[in-house]
Amino acid sequence: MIRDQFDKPTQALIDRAHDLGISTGIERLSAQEPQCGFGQLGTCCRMCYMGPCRIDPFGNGASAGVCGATADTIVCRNLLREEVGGAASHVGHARHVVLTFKKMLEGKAPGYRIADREKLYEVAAGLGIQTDGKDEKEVAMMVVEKALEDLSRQDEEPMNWIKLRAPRKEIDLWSKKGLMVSNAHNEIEEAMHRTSMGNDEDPVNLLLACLKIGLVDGYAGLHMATDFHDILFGTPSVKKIEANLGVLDKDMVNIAMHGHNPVLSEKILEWSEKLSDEAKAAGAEGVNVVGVCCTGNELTMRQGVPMAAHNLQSELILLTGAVDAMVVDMQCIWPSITRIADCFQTKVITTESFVKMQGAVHVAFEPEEADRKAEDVVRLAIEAFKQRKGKDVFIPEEKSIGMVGFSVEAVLDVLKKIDADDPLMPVIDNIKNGNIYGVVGFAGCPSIKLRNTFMTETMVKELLKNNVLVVTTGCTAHICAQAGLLNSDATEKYCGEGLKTVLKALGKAAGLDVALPPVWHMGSCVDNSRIATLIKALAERLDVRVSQLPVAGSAPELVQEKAVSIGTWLLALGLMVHIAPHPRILGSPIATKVLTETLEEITGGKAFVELDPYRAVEGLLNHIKTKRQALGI
Ligand code: NFS
Ligand code: SF4
Repeated sequence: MIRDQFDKPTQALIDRAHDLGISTGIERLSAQEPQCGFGQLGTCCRMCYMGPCRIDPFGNGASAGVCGATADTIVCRNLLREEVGGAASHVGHARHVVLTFKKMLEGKAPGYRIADREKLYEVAAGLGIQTDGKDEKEVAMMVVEKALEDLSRQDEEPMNWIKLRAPRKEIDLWSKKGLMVSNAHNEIEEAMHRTSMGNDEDPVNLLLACLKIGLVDGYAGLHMATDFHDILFGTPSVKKIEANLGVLDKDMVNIAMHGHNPVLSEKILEWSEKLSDEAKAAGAEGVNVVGVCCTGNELTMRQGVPMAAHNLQSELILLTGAVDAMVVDMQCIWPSITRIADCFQTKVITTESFVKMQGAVHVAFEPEEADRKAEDVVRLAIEAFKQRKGKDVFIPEEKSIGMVGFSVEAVLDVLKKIDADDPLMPVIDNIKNGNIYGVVGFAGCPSIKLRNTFMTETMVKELLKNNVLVVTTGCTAHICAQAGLLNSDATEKYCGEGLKTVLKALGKAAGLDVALPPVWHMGSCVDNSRIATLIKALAERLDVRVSQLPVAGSAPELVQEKAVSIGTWLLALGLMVHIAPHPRILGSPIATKVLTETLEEITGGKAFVELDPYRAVEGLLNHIKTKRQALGI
């Protein structure tokens, strides 16, 4: 049993699981160890039934699969398939939101409405839609058609969402290098096709295909999802929230929303308020909706819902015994949760036909019947509370406060108060004078393999000390919130003098009595699009390539395929991307060299693998320094 290695509330729940004889990921990881070296290096192939084949990259075993595939080919094919898994998830998510929006416009999903008209018109204008003489609905329907074109066209025209959201110089570069993509579904199909047995053998050609899938992920996945989320549910603004497991309340009906899609969670939140009297009649003080993983980020930045748990805590939160219902939609949902829920009075409720779980209650959630289904779900939670009432629970008391909701629009609103005509100028001036040494975006998951090293927190604090502004999304945002890095005290406590001065001035401009936090919560994983929008704005304002900016990305605790496809998109954009633990490429000398070195000559981006947090920060700072010197600042 691993003890006393995690933060206090996480460790307390791991200990409780141990005492109750309930298995958690920590134990299951030990049972898997040592994990397969071939798998970790990426040199295991199962693409056909002459295999499975595995190549020993150290030359002590087979040097090719039965069909003759080399380690380079096998690694690159596997990598591309990982990326397809990630991109398919993001594109599927975006498509779901677009279709919900379409149903709403057609009058078939009356539970939804256009919440941000301004964003709708901004997107329409960016897509070149002529809005004169058209009403809001017509404009919205044309935006939907443009989105669906990116999932259906066969004419090789560049994707509408790339033209809408990608930086101009990068669009030119991708076109010249043959990386431009047209239809997300075609690209995903082609990537699966080319990686099946007996097709693409050329590792470099496969790696170029990885970059294309990165673009599919970034534009037909992330950007498209963010744009439609904002139009449907509102563009986030800065607000104060609470985070950590202590946001559960034993006297309330606790509903943990887990997954990714605000189409479901927004409705559950609405009905939790509407049915508050029923909860009271059942003996509760009300309904307490809390957020887990990315749906938690979606709810917190728009509605101020508390952020209860990141992905590693998604099964642990159930060990409190205080969750009445865990409602899930799609992605990052551990199969273990129903088995843990079973030990308590917790109901796990699945809502998507393609995401079902043994032992869960399934409520098929269709946008057409969103209100009725959300009502059913909240009632199930109230029923579960009745069973739990009066029983012992164990809620770790830790909670922290933070500020969330730093959409680009919210950031620009603050900056406009300093320079209304040229809002980016104050940021650029402060980058030039070194008060902001650089910017690093932290994204991705909590890794059970690295969480006990406090990888993310350590890296963030080291960067802040060196005047690097940190922006964050996804579960990394949960980690930062729990570590108290999203509040003004953290500015005082962790930032170098230059960054502190800037954040104090921005806090004042925002009309707050205090400094802005040093880590800006920009949303869920799909909202890495917001980080890219900020970068695009800076690059275009300075008329430089993205790769020239003193900025970088980090996925310090990589877990999901989605993080791999997002990372590849950032490589295509020209960023250095720090990754830990090792991506599964090291079994291929070609993949390792291309991704960590050669790629820099093509897009300007490169992967940087480092598991030690201090050395990782050193690498990021060196990169920023090189970029600053090249810009002459
Ligand atoms: Ni991103 Fe969000 Fe969390 Fe990782 Fe999963 S919830 S989409 S993949 S685990 S950050
Ligand atoms: Fe083995 Fe080749 Fe089949 Fe892969 S495709 S399992 S390397 S024979």
